[in-house]
Amino acid sequence: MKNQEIARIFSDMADLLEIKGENPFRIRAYRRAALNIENLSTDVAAASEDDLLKIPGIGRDLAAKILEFCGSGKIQAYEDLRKEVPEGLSLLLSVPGLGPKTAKLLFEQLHVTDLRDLERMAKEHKLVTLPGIKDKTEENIIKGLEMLKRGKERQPLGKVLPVAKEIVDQMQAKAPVNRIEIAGSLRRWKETVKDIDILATSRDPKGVMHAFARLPQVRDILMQGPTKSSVILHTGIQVDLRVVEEESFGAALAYFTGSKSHNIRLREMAVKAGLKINEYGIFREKDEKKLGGEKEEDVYRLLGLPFIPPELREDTGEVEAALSGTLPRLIELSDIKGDLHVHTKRSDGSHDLEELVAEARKRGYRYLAITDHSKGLGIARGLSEEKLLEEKREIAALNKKLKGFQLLAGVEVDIRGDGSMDFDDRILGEMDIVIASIHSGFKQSKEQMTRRLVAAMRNPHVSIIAHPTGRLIGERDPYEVDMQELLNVAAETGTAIEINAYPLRLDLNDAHARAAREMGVRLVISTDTHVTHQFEYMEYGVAIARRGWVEKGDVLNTLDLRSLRKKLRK
Ligand code: DGT
Ligand code: CA
Ligand code: ZN
Repeated sequence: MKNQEIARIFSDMADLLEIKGENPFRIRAYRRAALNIENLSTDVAAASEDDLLKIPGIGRDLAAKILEFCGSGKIQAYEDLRKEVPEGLSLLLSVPGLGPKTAKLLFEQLHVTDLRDLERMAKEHKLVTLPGIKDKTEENIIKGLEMLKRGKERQPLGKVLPVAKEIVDQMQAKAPVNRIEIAGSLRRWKETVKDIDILATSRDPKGVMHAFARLPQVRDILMQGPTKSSVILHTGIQVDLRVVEEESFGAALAYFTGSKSHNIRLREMAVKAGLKINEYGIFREKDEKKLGGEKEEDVYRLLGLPFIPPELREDTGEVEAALSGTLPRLIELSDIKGDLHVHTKRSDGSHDLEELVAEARKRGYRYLAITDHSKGLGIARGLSEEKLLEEKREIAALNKKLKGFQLLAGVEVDIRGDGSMDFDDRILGEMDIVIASIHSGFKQSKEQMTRRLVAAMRNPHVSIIAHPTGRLIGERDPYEVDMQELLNVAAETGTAIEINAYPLRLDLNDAHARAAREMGVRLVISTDTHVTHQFEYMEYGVAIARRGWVEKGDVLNTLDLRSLRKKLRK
């Protein structure tokens, strides 16, 4: 979907207009449009002008810009605006958390045009000399700069994978490719990636290279050769495309899927067995005879190993496990029987119960837990006790009408700063499912944060801890928490820990999911859906679970409803 890209451009345009001192109404119109597009459940690329005009905050002018972007991959007015604002100033705006007002101040008063200058001046406390800049602003700028540095090197999986899939789709439609597959860290579902690696086969490699370089997403061509090209997209990410021989496709896919350390282990094994593996195939050392390479399985088979799924190829024990026949049977998307973390429009979601049920059933789910926010969360329109009980009654009434599908009446109760729950036990005891999570006080010490989470897990009504570290990849670091202690108490109390599948969260992460599983902690995989298309994020949660060696039996929402209900009670 192009929604996220368009939302980002509109929000950038608002910043640029603000710097230029334009009409505040116009600025607010861009901000509002950005927000509405970001939260939209349908793909704007598939929308007609009439559809677009129905989106709140989108008039003729903005609709035309959206259509322009969908057609040409850019918006001329945005390109022009960027040219009008000095480059140094745009650069300042690229720092997360640094808004247009501060950027303008720094640029005009301190003549900061370089991020290294900015970092030095922030660290030397030079910025606080300006009106309106506080110690806190300086701290946030330093944090933003660090995040930017990390973000330049690697981008979140959830932002890159849709882009990569779209490129593959377009190549299939426009280029003479036969096979085409995403490789590299994306195929391993690593939570952040450096670039997009794509492999293809074709009778006409030059034609493929030609079509690739002309894709509308491409900003710069770094290199265009007869069988390999590298480009940079408008979003700043690099894509490498290689065309290989049909008979080597499997070997090349294994090689370029990596990881590098996994490949090194395979090559060492090959040498010991008198074999040679490279991106062209598997060969017998003594006479160079080719033994395989068309299929990826060939590589593993000829080494005497079972197939190792890409998510495990990190050299963290998978080769040993393959050798001893103890590879896990990884959970699959089709094992998931329902989603246990979903919001309705009663709190900060966009849909009513019927719409959510229809969407969940489309996915083949058997149940869905409705878990709106609790009263303390004002910004997320948290529910009062009365509203929550009203929702529960509505759910009970709807359940009577449903066949082969049930809603669970739940709540996502906020864990307050002092570790108490935002609803008292009497209310929590009324619910089918209680998930508890932290939404404030992220800056507390590790001891305090851990104490809050432990207190929640010791509450007999709390079945699940949601997004246990609060991170947003590339935007907000995890709060400090003693993970070992958290998992110990989870195992002891039978509290399940969520793998939140929202692509910027992926929380628990893969390593923690693996630790949890090894300690016998119950897991759930949930999407935290606010808009129905977000049900799709389940795929990301399952991928993170797979990277954590998680099996079907480790995850509660693979159970049928009756067994699930039993396990949710502590
Ligand atoms: P990334 O891009 O940092 O997110 O991670 P990868 O794993 O996609 O790394 P990348 O793009 O540098 O290379 C893609 C795959 O190609 C990598 O997983 C393994 C293979 N590869 C690249 N360079 C080498 C190398 O020098 N030696 C070996 N054995 N394999 C390599
Ligand atoms: Ca890569
Ligand atoms: Zn939530």
